Amino acid sequence: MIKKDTFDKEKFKKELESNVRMLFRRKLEEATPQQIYQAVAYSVKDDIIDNWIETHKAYEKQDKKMVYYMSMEFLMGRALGNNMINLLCYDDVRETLEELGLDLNLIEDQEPDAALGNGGLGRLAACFLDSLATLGYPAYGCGIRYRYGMFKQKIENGYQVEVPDNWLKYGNPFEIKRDEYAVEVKFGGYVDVEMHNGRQKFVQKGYQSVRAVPYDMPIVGYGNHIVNTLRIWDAEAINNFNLDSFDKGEYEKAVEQENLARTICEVLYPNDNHMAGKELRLKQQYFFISASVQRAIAKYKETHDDIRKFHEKVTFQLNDTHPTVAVAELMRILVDEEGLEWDEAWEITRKTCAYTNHTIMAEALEKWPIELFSRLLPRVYQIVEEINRRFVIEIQNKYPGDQEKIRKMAILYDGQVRMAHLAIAGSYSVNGVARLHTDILKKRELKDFYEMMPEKFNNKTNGITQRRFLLHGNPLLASWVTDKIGDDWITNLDHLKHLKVYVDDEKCQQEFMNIKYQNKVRLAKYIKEHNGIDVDPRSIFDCQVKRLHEYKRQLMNILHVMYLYNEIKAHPDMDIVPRTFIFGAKAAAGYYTAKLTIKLINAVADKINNDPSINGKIKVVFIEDYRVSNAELIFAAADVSEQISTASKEASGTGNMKFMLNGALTLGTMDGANVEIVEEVGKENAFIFGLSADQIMEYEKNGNYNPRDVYNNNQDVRQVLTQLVNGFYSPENPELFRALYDALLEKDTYFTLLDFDSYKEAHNRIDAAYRDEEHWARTAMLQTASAGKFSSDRTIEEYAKEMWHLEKVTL
Ligand code: CR6
Repeated sequence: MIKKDTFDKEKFKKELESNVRMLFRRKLEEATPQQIYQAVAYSVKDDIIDNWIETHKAYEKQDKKMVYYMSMEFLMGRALGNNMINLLCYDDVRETLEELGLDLNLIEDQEPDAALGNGGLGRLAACFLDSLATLGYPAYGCGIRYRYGMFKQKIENGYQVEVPDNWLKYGNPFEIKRDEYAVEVKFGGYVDVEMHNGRQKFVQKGYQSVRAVPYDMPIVGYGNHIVNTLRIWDAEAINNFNLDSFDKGEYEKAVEQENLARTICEVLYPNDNHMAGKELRLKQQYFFISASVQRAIAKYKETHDDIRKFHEKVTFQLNDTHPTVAVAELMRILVDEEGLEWDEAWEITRKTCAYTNHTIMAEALEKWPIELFSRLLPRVYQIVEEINRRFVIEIQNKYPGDQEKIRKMAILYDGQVRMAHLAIAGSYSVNGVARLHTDILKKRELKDFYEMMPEKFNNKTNGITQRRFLLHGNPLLASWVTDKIGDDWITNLDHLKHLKVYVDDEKCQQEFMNIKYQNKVRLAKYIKEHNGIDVDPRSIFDCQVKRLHEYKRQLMNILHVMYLYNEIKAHPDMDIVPRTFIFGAKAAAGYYTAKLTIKLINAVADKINNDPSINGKIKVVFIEDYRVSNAELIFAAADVSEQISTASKEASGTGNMKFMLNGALTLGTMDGANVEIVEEVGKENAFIFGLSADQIMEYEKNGNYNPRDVYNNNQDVRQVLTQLVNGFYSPENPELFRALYDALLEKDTYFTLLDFDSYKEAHNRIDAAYRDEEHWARTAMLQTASAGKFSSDRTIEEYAKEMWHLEKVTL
């Protein structure tokens, strides 16, 4: 039990009034909801600042090792509620605001999500920061302060429309600009060799540069006074040229530098699991990495004088290959600026960097054309060449005469820089994000690397923070859990297992399902407000919310809905438990098939929801603009969690864990972390279907799957596929969904048709199971009770102990 600090309601009210006056020249009664949000946020920030200062003093004094979590994405969501929760003042603030006639929920809704990420990878980074602070580990998150985050999704006529996410419109009350830590980052130009004290020195010349300026956001630990930092970098123009000068060259260069600064941090690339290969993206990568590495070294040198021991105090965790240029940038600084010999520098680098792989999807693997890479980063490229030269020699020594190994493993190959290979060569650790995923890396995708350096490889199964996804997102369930087993689960999720003694208790079952019901009412209200659709909270809430991607198979889900609809139409008396199919997903802006799938879901929804003849037996809802804040409502309300990716393709998944924690039963394939979820909860308590990862990979190897065989032999499949191209769901344009039809029949890359029957049968099992209320309640409760393993606190403890070797700070 963590003891609450005393909260002074009157003081808080005064602060609030004073903030509204200072910020907006208004009285509290006159303030808009947005202004009240800002005022509350500033009061909360005020509570944070002293702890923030103290935490950093303690880090310096105790001289503990620090992890820099380098990530292009931090999908933070809203900060206010989370900060109040972790400061242990949420209920006090809520009550105080109530006394002023204000509703905290409405105030929280004023805050835009900080959506500096696409999906799982970015949200994982956010959960990790929460856990690091809560566990008291010294840590920085390092990223980019995109002026526009993940786009807002509007649905117009069933289609996704992307709207810019101007999240900084009203300013960000939690951030602090740290001008004093600005650094210069250089692009382009050429490398000159100069002699300095008899030593060659490589100097970048004729470059363009920007000023990288950090903004710090506090990351509040839960009830422990620790406040870590998320440092996101913005780019500003370097204004060191003389405006009076009419020198044309100077003027043009200045304008170019202005443009560079303006464009670099403009927008997050909205691709999940896919590399677009744009030059600006590489600029973004180098920009935030160079700035972060420069600062990390400068900070280290403030209190240490031997750069050779850098790795004893600093570790860089590379969140996927996006920050991999850190390997070369660290080498550049150590060799060019610190004057170390190559071998020394390489040893330090290899002991500093660690790499997490998040996917085996080929289209996500980052490879940069050498031409582009060397033009943009001439000195860094030279360093990559040298790393590659030496790495190839290592390979040759290990496998003399084996050209094939070099072809497969070299960093530079076929005119490209292979970022994953650079990351592996330059790291002391390579990890996957779920057991199955790591096994696939070892056995297949990274087999050669694993054979050459097995000691580097390890697994760290992902996790999620229960502070956001239960304590904040599902207050009813959170306080019920606390009533039953105390509140230790908030910082030690394993404690949830103590709920197991209650799963057969009828009263507890009723309480648990009653909370689920209330959360369903809450979501139904949201759906009514946002979609204008009435859904019945007594129906099964069957949810699939995540990025839209073919491998995640939203298409299979909607095809099954189409099949069900056909069944109900054909057998009007069919006895089925009413179902509400809930979707939420953003498609990458340029991902045609994904966008067409969204249109299909909405077309099916339109038809089914407006067909009175089926008596509302099934409903389909597409929730617009799925994001962290509305995700919390969905997880809390779900009965069924759809985790139906083609086995082997979903590295881990983390939504699956959020659903489980909130008592939803998993309908899923044996993929990613589903495997471990099922292990924890028991196979009999999940709806598992479909081909295994091994079977899928076998088909892929042999190329012996023909979707037409399924089509020819399966009348249900034939019917729904035909409905894609006969205008059943698009009378105004019967050919509208032709591309989906063709993709399924020609290749079916993601084995949708082959898994269809098994999926259908799993849905039947759900229907049957839900009729046994008691058993369902028991199983639902078991999900929550078995979710302990999936806390990001557990994941971070593993990283900290097994890889980073961090020590906790004491305040
Ligand atoms: N798209 C994986 O696909 C995993 C997260 C976090 C992903 C997903 O299965 O849970 O990372 N991969 O590890 C990438 O982004 C490359 C994701 O979010």
